[in-house]
Amino acid sequence: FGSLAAKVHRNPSFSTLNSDDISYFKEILGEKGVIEDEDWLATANTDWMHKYKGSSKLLLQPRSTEEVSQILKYCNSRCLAVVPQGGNTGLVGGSVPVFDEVIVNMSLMNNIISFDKVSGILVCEGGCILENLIAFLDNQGFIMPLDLGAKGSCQIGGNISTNAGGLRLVRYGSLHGNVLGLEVVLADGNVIDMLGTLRKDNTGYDLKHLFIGSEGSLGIVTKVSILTPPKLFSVNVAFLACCDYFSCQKLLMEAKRKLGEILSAFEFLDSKSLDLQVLNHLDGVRNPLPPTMHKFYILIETTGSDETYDRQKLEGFLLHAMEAGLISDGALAQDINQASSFWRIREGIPEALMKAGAVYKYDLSLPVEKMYDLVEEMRTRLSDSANVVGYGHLGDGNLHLNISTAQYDDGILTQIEPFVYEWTSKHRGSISAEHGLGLMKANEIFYSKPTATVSLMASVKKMLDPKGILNPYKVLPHSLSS
Ligand code: FAD
Ligand code: 2HG
Ligand code: ZN
Repeated sequence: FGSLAAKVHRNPSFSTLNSDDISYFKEILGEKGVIEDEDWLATANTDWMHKYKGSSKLLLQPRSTEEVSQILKYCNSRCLAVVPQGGNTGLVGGSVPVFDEVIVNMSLMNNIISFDKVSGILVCEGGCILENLIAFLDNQGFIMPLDLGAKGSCQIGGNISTNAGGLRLVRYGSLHGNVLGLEVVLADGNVIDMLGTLRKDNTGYDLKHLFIGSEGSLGIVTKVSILTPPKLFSVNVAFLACCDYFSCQKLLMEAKRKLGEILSAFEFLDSKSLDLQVLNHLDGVRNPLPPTMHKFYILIETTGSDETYDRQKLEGFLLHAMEAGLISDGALAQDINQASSFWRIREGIPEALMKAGAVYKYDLSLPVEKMYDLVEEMRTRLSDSANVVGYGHLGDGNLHLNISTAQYDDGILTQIEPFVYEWTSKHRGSISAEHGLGLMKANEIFYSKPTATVSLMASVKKMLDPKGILNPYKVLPHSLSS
């Protein structure tokens, strides 16, 4: 698969697991928390795409911060490498071992600690599954400030460690704004309590930000404090067709201006993304619009507090967009089931791509006006050898360029890389908008970050994890990380 994985060598300074290690882990976690079962390990060694595979012989399941601390203290003293693992839905090969690293799985740390209905501040453990938090908050009349297609499996600790973006970022902003506090365990087992629940706290450096998006390379996130918005009941979803990319852009500009405070999502997909889903017969996915040749589709969601006003506002906007020729067709969901079927079209794309065979994923931040040029250039480069699809969070300037082929092929990879990274760098974009660098892009960081910045990152890593035991081979280029 990726050229990079083939180039990584096991760091010889790491120890190999022995029977004393296993006995020690059993002492602190009990028999149940120490997993050596082959099937279980096979799953935990393999990522969501079935693209990256490690060969770890041990998975540990701590139930408390204290247990995480004991595990890391011991691994650090023995120089045993560790991979923190949440829901294992990551898309850059960051959540699975590369070699024989010990997997620290966070699933049992799934308690909600407190919820303050006045401030909307939720405090919970890092292993809580996002969908469970969404359901808990729903009962309280609140929502999570982030939502993503992997919500049924991904964990809040994994979301924070990847700084996941998702489908609501355009409205509520990134986790750097919504996370108020964290508790993390460092490589040497030290517990760092930054679990504040304050909106405002300017007492020195705000160190929690170092851990948001650090992909398990600086510490394990054990507790989280997060600001959650109230649930507003007037939600409308429209699924629209545009005949060209320029109209998509104009529609975005108009939506920001005319829908203003009620706009809560602006997602786009090209017709090839939709065809792929229909062809792969994803449960319940069908195009709600008559089968005319549309090149692009946009999903707009509004969320507000006044049903009549919000509906009128959206209908007025759609009428205006239709008259201005920005949209060629569209459907406004008539009930909650139809709204979720529109969302399923957008959220189901990664799953449809998985079913279609091998997939090369690129998650790019680019100027909106340039974004789709890359998809078209890639199509020209690859001609008939691959199915190139473009979709993503247009409202955030985030393109998901996916290249689908029957199987992984080094010849195709050399057609794609480094071209895709050079193109992104030339347009001052980012080679990872929201999925992180993981193993896949650790060596490509220089396309988006200057050398001096990467050196400073390496110094921070060295200071917090001098032996480099936490998620080795990921995030930082290999020349700097071992
Ligand atoms: P994992 O995959 O287990 O781990 C991801 C990284 O975080 C790894 O480096 C791991 O070591 C580290 N990690 C996990 N837990 C911890 C912890 N407690 N402490 C320290 N480090 C930890 N991403 C987006 O940004 N936006 C999307 O819209 C989006 N949609 C997706 C849709 C699908 C269908 C899929 C499969 C993935 C999607 N993703 C998306 C990518 C992925 O789901 C997110 O990155 C998610 O946040 C990962 O959470 P996880 O618990 O599965 O973490
Ligand atoms: C999404 O927005 C996810 O659906 C996944 O970030 C994107 O699979 C991808 O490329
Ligand atoms: Zn995304």
